[in-house]
Amino acid sequence: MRFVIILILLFPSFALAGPMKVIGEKGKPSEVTRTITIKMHDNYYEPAEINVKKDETIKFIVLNVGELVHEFNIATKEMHIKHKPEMMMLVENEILLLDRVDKEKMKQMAKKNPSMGHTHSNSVLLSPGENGELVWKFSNKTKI
Ligand SMILES: [Cu+2]
Repeated sequence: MRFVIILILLFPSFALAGPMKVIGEKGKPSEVTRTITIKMHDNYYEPAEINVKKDETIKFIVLNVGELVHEFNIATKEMHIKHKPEMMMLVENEILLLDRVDKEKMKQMAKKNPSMGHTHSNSVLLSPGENGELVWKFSNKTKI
């Protein structure tokens, strides 16, 4: 079974799509059994592949080492499709710029429209040089 870890950016996006609907849930830091560092470059990420065990809780330390804004996302293809309009909305409102995220503006907009805050437990949106963390409990054995 495969599902997706997507690096979404403004233009390129990589998706290893799969039929999985349920991919897991936000994990508890106390249950982390493995830590994986992900380096996001502008057109690829390292490691390229990760094998996940059933019920494994992984802490991802995500580094944006590229020159552009990148988002690390654990999602099914369906979730990815649903998420696209939210990303577009950020672009349209000039919050999501090619090389940075205007966090101040994002906060302001989120007061009016919470979905603009872009706080999802399954994703980390990073400006170049920024780091983030995400703890995820996978419900199935998979390769991402
Ligand atoms: Cu996003």
